[in-house]
This record gives sequence, structure tokens and C-alpha cells, in this order.
Amino acid sequence: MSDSAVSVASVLSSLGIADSVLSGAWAGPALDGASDDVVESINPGDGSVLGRVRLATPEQYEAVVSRAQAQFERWRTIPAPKRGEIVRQMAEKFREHKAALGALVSLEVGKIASEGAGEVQETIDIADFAVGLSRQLYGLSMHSERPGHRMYEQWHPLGLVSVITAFNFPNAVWAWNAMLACVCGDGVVWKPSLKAPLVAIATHRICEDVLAAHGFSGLFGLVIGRDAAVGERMIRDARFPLVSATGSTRMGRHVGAVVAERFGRSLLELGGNNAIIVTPDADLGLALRGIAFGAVGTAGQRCTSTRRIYLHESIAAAFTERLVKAYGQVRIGHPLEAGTLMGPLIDDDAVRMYSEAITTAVSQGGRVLCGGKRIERAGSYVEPTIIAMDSDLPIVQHETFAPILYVGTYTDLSDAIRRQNDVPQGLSSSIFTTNFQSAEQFLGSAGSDCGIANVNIGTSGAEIGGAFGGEKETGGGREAGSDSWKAYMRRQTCTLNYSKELPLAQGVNFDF
Ligand code: UN1
Repeated sequence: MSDSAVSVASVLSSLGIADSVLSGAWAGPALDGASDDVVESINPGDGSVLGRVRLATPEQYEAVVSRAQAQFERWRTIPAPKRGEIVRQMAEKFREHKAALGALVSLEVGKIASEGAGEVQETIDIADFAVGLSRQLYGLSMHSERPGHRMYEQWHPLGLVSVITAFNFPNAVWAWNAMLACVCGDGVVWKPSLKAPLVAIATHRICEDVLAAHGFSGLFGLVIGRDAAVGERMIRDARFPLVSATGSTRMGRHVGAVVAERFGRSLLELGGNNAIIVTPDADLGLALRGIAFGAVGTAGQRCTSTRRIYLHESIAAAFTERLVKAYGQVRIGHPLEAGTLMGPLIDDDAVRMYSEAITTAVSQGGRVLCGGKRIERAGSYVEPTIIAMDSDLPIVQHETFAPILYVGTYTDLSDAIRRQNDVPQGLSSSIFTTNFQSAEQFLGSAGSDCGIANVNIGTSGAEIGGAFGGEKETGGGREAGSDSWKAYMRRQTCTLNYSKELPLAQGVNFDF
């Protein structure tokens, strides 16, 4: 693709990351490279090398964390609205660089152009949200039971937050954490996925320029390194009262245990296994689009991607036929080519897992209705796949990060809801219905057990204004909107006595 080769160079240079080997350690500015451990950033769209990054050493990790800690100690004394003004300037910079950064997301992780740009938009949105929040961060005041006493709570900066991110949202998920942590008065050290180091460096540089202009260079640190050298150190490091990690349930189980052992807090955003129920009265056109975007969008590599659908038996055959037809029209290709709806998987390992899941599903009785194969061309492309199942296959208990959709049918809505809940994960869920009672049953206390429950919207593509996260093996964390900011602050309950007496609570007497 000679066209995209030209744009790669201009994208990298406009983001200031065109060096032949970039540093993986940034304590504000880049630290000079010491290790020989260099990773390549591969464009999954054509297999080409986009750049090289020298991984951070333990010593560099130490330099990044100490710098962020020193800056945090000053940052926490800056009034929150002033911190918000600095985040506002970051939002402006992200607006300026939206096109280039969005293109880099597409190049490095294979998202189609509008999704790459959409990811940067999500970063802008959370930054704007954080700016507004910087004049809020409210505490409550309570009525004291003692005369002449006042009781209230206030929220203080927490400290350094470590943010561990996955390849699939290489920009926005960091921003959910970093923009909130920043207005809350915290420092942030980021360990991104080794599959998306360039987006991380470009993102870091954008924010670092703003921070440096205000004397806070290094409040945001970046360490691109291996788990053994950097990740394990980070989760055990007591300078991080909060570790916010996105990734697999296996990773989260380990992070959660290690962080709990030292009485730190963890905020986990782990696997999803999201289902959509379609009732007989649903607007089937809407359902079709919602399912197609949920299952095929981002090549099925969102934690909110639609993995399963449950169709009412009265509509199942005709609707499945329409869905298979729609899948046939999905344009698969280079993510930056106009008209592409589905790009590649992140790498060949992901292709292998896709193929293995399909083989397993078939051995368990699943019937492949369309797709199922790797597409032979440079890059990691596969066909979006629909698998019909008579009853739920054991494989549907597992999240496969690929465009594989399992289709089941149901007779009774309660049974469909039970099956949608009957997986270890609990992130997102949807129902397509025009029936008020069905919608309310799905949303009720015996309905969906997920952190996200939608009506007439697919499972993916949540807005930042709501709290994002899920239950069960999804980890229980909530990030982004609503009151998620509370995770990034420490609560202090204050009681003031303005009387001349010292009454004790609960009527206790201790006179002497
Ligand atoms: C993820 O896949 O880790 O709701 C996050 C969505 C996006 C975020 C997904 N706003 O699909």
C-alpha cells in the first residue's frame, strides 16, 4: 500500500515520533535508552513495521515514578479548577491532533478510520468532562448528633495512579483514568500494551507539552516495558495507592490479589461476554444494525463487543438469514481505505485464537453459517463469523477477542435473560424490543446482571458520561463518567466542635 506508506511517515512526524528507535521510558521527556530490548510496532493492516521502541529498564521505571511522585506533591496543592484549566488545554491539543492520532490508532491497532478518530474523540470527551468536574468533586455534609458540632466529608488527591492498558483502546482508556486523576490532583504512570506503544508515546507527548508549560513536566510518566521488568514492580509498588488495569480476567485476578495484599486499591476492567436479546416485537432493522456494529465493529476486539445473540424463535430463522446477508456485505480491508467496515485483528496470535475457537465451537455442535476463515493477504485479516447453536455451547463461556457471534433461540424471555447472565463475565448487555414490559423485565432487579444494560442500542459504544465497567469476572471497576472520580481521591470525614463542651458520641460519659 504505497498510499498508506506515505501517510505513515507524515502521521508519525506530525506527532513527533518519527525517530528510528523511540525511548520506552518518559519521565516527562524521554529518558536515554539503556536496554537492548527493542520491540517493533507492527501495522496489523499490512504487517509492516511502524516503529521501534527501546523498552524501559527497572532503573528507568524508578526514575519515572520518582519524578511523578515529586510533581504530585506540588500538584495536589493546586486548586482543582486550576488543574481543570490545564486539562482543558490538553483537550485542545487532542482536538488539534485528532486526525493524526486517530490515523495512528488505525495504523497501530487496525481500527477503521472513523473508529480511530472516534477513539480520540472519546479522549476529548472525557477531558471536557474532567474540566467540568474540576469545579465539583463534591463532599456531603451531615448533621452531627452533638450540639455545636459540624460534620462533613471532603475529597483529597489520592497519590500516584498506575494505569495499565490493553491494545484495543490504546488512547481513550488511558484518558478515562488520566484526565480524571489529573483534575483530582493525582500523578499518573502509564504502562501501555506492547502492541500499541506508538499511540502511547504520541499521547504522552501531547499531554507532557501542556504539563511542562505549567511547570509540571513528568506528572504523567510513561513506562513501556515487559511485565517482569516493569509490570510486576508497578503493581507491588506502594507509591501507587490505586492501580487501574484493563485486560484479561487472568491478568486482573493476579493484579487484584497483589494490590490487595498491600492494601492498595485496584480498578479492574476485564473481559466481557456480551449478549443481545431480540424480542418478537423488536424493530428488526435497528436490531440488525446494533448487532452488526457490536459483533463486527473493531473486528470484535472491544471488551463490549457482542459475542452472543438470543433471538425469539418466531423471528429467528428470517432474522438470521438477514444477518448472514448483511455479513456478506461487510467490506473488509485496510483500515484507512475508504469504505472499509472491518479491519484486521491485532496480530497472528489473535488469528490463531479465532481459528481455535471456531474449531472448538464446531466440535461442540456449533454450525458455521458464514465466515470462519483467515483471509489470505498481508496483515491479520479474518472473516466475520456467525455460529448457530441449538443450546448454549461450552465455548460461549469464554471471551474470544475476535468477530465470532453465537446465535441461539429462545421461547420465554426469562429463559433468554437467564442464559445471557449465565457466563462468568458481566460487562454489557442489550435487549431490542418495543414492548415496555420486556424492556423493564430486562432492566429490573432480576434482569441483566451486567454493569451496562441497554435497550434498543447494541452492547458496545458507550458514552463517557456514564460509569463504565462490569460485574463478576469483569472485575467490578467503574471508570469514566458519573461518580467514578471518587476512585481517584481519598475521602476524609471531618467533625468540628465549635461549642465549649466536649460531648461524646453515643452518649458516652468519661468525666473526671
Ligand atoms: C474497551 O473495549 O476496553 O463502550 C472499552 C465502548 C467503548 C469503550 C470500550 N466506549 O465500546
